[in-house]
Amino acid sequence: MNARLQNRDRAALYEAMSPFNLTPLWEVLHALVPREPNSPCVPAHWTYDQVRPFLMRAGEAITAEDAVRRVLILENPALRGQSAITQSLYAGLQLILPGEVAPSHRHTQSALRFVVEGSGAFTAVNGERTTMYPGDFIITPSWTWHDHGSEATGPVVWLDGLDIPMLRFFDAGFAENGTAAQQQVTKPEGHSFARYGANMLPLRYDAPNGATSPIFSYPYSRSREALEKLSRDQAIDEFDGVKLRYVNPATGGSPMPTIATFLQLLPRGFSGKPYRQTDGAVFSVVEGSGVATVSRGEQTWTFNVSPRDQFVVPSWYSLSLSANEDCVLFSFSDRPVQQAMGVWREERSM
Ligand code: 1HN
Repeated sequence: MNARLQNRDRAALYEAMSPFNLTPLWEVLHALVPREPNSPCVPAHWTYDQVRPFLMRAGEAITAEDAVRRVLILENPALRGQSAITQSLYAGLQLILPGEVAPSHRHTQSALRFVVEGSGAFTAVNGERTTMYPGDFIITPSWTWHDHGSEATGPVVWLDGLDIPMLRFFDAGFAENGTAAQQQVTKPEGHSFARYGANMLPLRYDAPNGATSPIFSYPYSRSREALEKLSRDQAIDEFDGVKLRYVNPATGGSPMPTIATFLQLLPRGFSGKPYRQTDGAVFSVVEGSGVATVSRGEQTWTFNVSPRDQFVVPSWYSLSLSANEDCVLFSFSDRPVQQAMGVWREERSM
């Protein structure tokens, strides 16, 4: 049979089977099982100078109470309309103004907060409030009641990271509103940190948040101090500078089952080598300025980053980081899920 006839026969076959919801694998196999990751996401950078005026305008346009959560979503430019910064993760910048309340609710999506600007807002989880300070990493475990408030004198802004696209993928999302705007405070501030955060655990550990860390807040001061000391005491990693991962102290695993979080220090003058990993990552710049160079094939993105900027590096795009002055970066990704599946990879050899 000649090729044209063969193609015509095949096209007729596909058309005949289509009404029965059948389609031939051999036409899509290469796309289903790519030789290597081929993310539809693109690298992107949100400078705080660009974003802040829109946040403040949002502050005039709607109250936290009316909005429920007053957030500007950081959408991947290649995934507009999907409320996603990568295929698996959601990110947004949330604003709360003095005296406001973001009402109590709970959902199966896990959330992290990374404080970007301002002090004196608080979040309440499981009857315990945590006051927010810049650089603090705070967790809202899956299915826990949470509300936010502010006793600050100015605006407070934090980065929200949630596993929303993952739960959407699994069709496993549940949500419920609280009966009161703010939950009852039943524990003094710092209770969980004393109970679980002093490199010690209660004798009969109760895993109050299931697979999620029992610590709600990982204060910046402590993490920063550790990085500072390590940057003086140990060899600087050629790719990462000094990078630590946050842990669930009861398991040694990631603080949330779906999201890993990291803090790293790039010492002044650091010029990192390029590496790539299968977990796309969202970065928040805490201190200092630097350059993030992201590339894939022939294409390169150069982000000159400053404090309070956010940027995203998709899966398997290579990243190299350099710093003009001591630079601190927070980041998060879906690595624990990939590791549970045994598929996480990295390449640090270039
Ligand atoms: C949410 O509950 C918060 O509690 C922030 O602050 C962002 C995005 C989608 C769905 C729920 C919060 C959210 C969210």
